[in-house]
Amino acid sequence: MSDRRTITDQITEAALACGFDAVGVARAEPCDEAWEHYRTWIDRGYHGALSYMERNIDARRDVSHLLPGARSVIVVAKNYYTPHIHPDGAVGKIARYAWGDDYHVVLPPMLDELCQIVQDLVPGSETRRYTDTGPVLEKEWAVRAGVGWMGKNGNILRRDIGSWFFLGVVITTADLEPNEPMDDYCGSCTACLDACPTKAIVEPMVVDATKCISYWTIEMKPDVEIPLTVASNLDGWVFGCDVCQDVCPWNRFQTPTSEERFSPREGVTVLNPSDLVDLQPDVFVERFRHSPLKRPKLGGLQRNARTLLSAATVDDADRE
Ligand code: B12
Ligand code: SF4
Ligand code: SF4
Repeated sequence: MSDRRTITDQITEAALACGFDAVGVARAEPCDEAWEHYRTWIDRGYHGALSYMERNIDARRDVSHLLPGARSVIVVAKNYYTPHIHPDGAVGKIARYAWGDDYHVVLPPMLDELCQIVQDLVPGSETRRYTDTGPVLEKEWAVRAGVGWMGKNGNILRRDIGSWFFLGVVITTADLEPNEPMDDYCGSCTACLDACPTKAIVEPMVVDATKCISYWTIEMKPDVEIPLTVASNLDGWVFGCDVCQDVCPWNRFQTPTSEERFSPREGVTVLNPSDLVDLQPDVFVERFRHSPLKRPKLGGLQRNARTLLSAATVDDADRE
């Protein structure tokens, strides 16, 4: 067995021992085709107000802009599935990924540990790690590294744990043995495209963020109102949206995460919109410390809650 194979196997085992659920390696070659898709996505304005997506375009094409001399990209998946569900017809639903601690808090120390392992096994090598923290096409790298396939819903999927996982990426100058990409198992299924409440999946694998509930309820500044086309189809979501993953047949193969911090805080998967509207800033800070729900700030969450409440009022008026 070659040294490169042996070291790659050692890194893979070490990544699993760090707590990751899947690991793969890709060669750090430019992402020309994916980058063309990315440019088209930006040119069509599908990123909306996410202006950071327009920056560092070259780095998204070629990771050697982020780490000169990059030779390999290690991609890891961290399962966040916990065996809880939203009650039927609930209003004020939180997306599954946000029930516990923020992955931006949980994953970086795990990735740092992995970086250290790579540097120890390959003396003189350099590493850079990302998890939604830089201009890296993480899903494209996951596909290349054989960590999963790109589902028509725009998420990376695996047959063993579905799509309930976060991605992390370590770019390194170490020369590692790459994996083969995984086959695509979406087949003729269109469940996610059919179920999306706002028709945000405009074609297989292409999500128009400006139509996506997740974009409006997580990313949009508090002073921006949610447009009626989305507001009237929120389907009870107050933060994020899981519809296109909930309906995916591969998500029947979920397995619970080993990470206790992803469990719902106090068992809560739904927030009462009326309570949110009255929530005081000091309580918000205390309750949502290290939670993804901090991202839209209290003002953003309250905007989402008010939108849900006014949609309910319209529904009631319709019934009268
Ligand atoms: C911007 C962003 C969003 C935006 C846009 C969503 C999107 N699908 O791109 C919004 C705010 C809507 C969003 C929502 C969500 N997000 Co998000 N998001 C990102 C982020 C920061 C960048 C993704 C990106 O570059 N999008 C731009 C598009 C162009 O890129 P793309 O989908 O990779 O496009 C590729 C394909 O579409 C393909 N393609 C395009 N056209 C065509 C045509 C053909 C013919 C072919 C073959 C291919 C092809 O090529 C493109 C380039 O690679 C990543 C982190 C990262 N840095 O990668 C997290 C990330 C994708 N998000 C994540 C999560 C968890 C979510 C949510 C599930 C959260 C929630 N529950 O509310 C939702 C899911 C919504 C959905 N259906 O995708 C995870 C996904 C994990 C996984 N298992 O896949 C990521 C990877 C973060 C992480 N580190 O874990 N997100
Ligand atoms: S997250 Fe919700 S709104 Fe966004 S694409 Fe999926 S189903 Fe549609
Ligand atoms: S719902 Fe069907 S088409 Fe959509 S990602 Fe899952 S398997 Fe693929």
